[in-house]
Amino acid sequence: MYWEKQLETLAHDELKKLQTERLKETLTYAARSPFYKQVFQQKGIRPELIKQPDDIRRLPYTTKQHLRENFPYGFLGAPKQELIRLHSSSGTTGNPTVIFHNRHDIASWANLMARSLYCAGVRDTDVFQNICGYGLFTGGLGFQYGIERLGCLSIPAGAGNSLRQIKLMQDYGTTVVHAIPSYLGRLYEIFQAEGLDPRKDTDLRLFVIGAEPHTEEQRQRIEEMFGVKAYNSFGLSEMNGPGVAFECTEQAGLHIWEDSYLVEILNPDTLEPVPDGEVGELVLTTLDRQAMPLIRYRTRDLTRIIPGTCACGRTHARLDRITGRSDDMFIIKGCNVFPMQIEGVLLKIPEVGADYLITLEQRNGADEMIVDVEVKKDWFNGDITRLDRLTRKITQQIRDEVLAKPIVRLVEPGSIPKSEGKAVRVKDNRTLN
Ligand code: ADP
Ligand code: K
Ligand code: ZN
Repeated sequence: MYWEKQLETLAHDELKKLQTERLKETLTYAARSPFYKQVFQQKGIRPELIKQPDDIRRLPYTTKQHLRENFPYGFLGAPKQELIRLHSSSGTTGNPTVIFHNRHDIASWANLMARSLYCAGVRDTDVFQNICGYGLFTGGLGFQYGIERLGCLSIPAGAGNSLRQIKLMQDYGTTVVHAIPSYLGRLYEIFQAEGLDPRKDTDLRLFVIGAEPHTEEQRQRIEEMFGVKAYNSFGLSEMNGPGVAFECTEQAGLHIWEDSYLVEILNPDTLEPVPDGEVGELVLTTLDRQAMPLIRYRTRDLTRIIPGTCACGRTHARLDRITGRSDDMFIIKGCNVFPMQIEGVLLKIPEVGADYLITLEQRNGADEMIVDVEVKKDWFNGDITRLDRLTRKITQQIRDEVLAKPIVRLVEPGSIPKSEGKAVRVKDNRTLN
């Protein structure tokens, strides 16, 4: 049932005690880094001031901007010689974000990954295909180390080349797959094109999906297409990568590992804590990282703590599905819109296919939201009135959900350009004018 029963089911006050100790240790490591050393000196912060996890509120925030400004070594809390790995974001604009790890950090992360996978029901009898880019991106090696730690037979497949992915699944009897959700609709289309049905022609039983926002509707579609259970995996490279929060087999929220991360949900405007159950910005502090501890890192991700306890017996708090980042939100015709609201509407409509794209444009001086929607394969039979009816239905339903009227365009399956990595859901062309 558990990977580490004692830690996963720790009573609330025991957990608080552990967090307090680890927070103090974290501050000790942090104080060695040029960035925090200066901040701590300025504000008179010392580890001894921490008596309980709530004392975190006396500490300053850390943002992506800080990481960029102090690139590359400004946050290092350990001698360079101790480092054994770095992961970094692409950094196409400005400095990339880089995170360094020592032996302890890598071992701790691998263990968290193994714990996460075990909690979703993965076992050492599984054959685990990791469909994810290896290299600087954390989803490759992050999962790899966890899969091996758990003891599954791992297939480090990498991303792309769907025919090869299917062949690997069939050759080695893959039972578990990790992939980003937006890729899986495409993979299914390749199965179909090859005349294969993943439900019959593979041993697949469990998927781990994450790294990008997706709706409950998308999860259900994936489960139906492949005949599997799909579990949500959340993480961000600043907090290692995957293994921060994971769904258990109850599928009732993502347990965030509170022995390793101190969780705050704050009102993004006032930075005051919101009560359990209310949505706010997730702010995280590492509690088990030595080389590069981060304190009160503002993730920009919006979520809430699900009140109550989980039937699985784990005591670590549960995050609700992450609906997006505060910076994903766009404003159209005065309405605040999150892309996942539109996805939620689209994927409830059976005629809608695998992909969609939202484009924001200025037309005749007014902002317009254009939503291109792929229809299902073989749906269009040349009947224009069918097209019209579906277009009107989608327009109406999006309007009801977000209050702004979109221009809906139905397009053929596979015609929306695919991005290399995570799906791009919104193109905002308005600032270019
Ligand atoms: P980048 O920040 O460049 O996208 P990361 O790989 O660190 O690179 O991405 C982390 C972000 O991805 C998170 O902050 C969150 O916005 C998003 N994300 C990761 N996992 C999930 C998930 N399961 N659901 C929703 N969003 C997710
Ligand atoms: K094994
Ligand atoms: Zn649970």
